[in-house]
Amino acid sequence: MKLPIYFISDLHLNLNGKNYDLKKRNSLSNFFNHILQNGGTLFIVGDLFDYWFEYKYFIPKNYYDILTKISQLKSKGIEINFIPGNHDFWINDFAYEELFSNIYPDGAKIYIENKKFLILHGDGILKNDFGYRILKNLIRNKLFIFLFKLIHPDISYELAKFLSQKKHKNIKNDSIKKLKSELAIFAKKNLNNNIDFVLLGHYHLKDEINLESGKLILLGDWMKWKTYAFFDGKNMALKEWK
Ligand SMILES: [Mn+2]
Repeated sequence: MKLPIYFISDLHLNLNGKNYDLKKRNSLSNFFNHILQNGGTLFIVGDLFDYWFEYKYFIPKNYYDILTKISQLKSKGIEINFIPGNHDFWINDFAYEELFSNIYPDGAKIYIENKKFLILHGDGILKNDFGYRILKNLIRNKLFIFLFKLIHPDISYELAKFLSQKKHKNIKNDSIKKLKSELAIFAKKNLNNNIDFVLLGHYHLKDEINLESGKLILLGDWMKWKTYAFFDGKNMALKEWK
């Protein structure tokens, strides 16, 4: 795997098209250009899109600019790894063939330069996520996906837009602390199993937490922070894209 490695998550590209998040898409384009010029490997750790559901013959047109950018990177030899999030799990052959080099539907547990990484989008790992885990299994179920595909795309995307808009709420400082400590406990469990770095998206929190046997990176997002994790082969750091 070519160094350095870049990790980003939670871009939530707007389903209405580029005019709704032009600034974000411009920064992302610049970020992609930087990787293109300097080389390396990219991990997109989920929720690249606010919603992605791939039909047999159709893909959503409002991501056209970023889709072409991604395929440009890929065709120039940049390895792009994708870990689907809860907003863009429903990928199919277009994503596998045209966009990404590797897709890890359930997260990646891999070695890079003798370091062991656990890279997860991060949804469904909290204790209270019990109900969500049932929902997650249901909506990832083959029968559910088959039935959902019967809905006309214009209608299903309208529905998804409505559902995904309701989710982005700000959380209070108290709950941020609690959330971080629960994520740290989750990371510790894994770090004790020979893992060096745990990377999580989904929570839109940015932090580097040093734990006894490794490091937990909360990847932040590109709605507020424009953060990315950077691994040069030895060290890992969370940075802000300017
Ligand atoms: Mn998410």
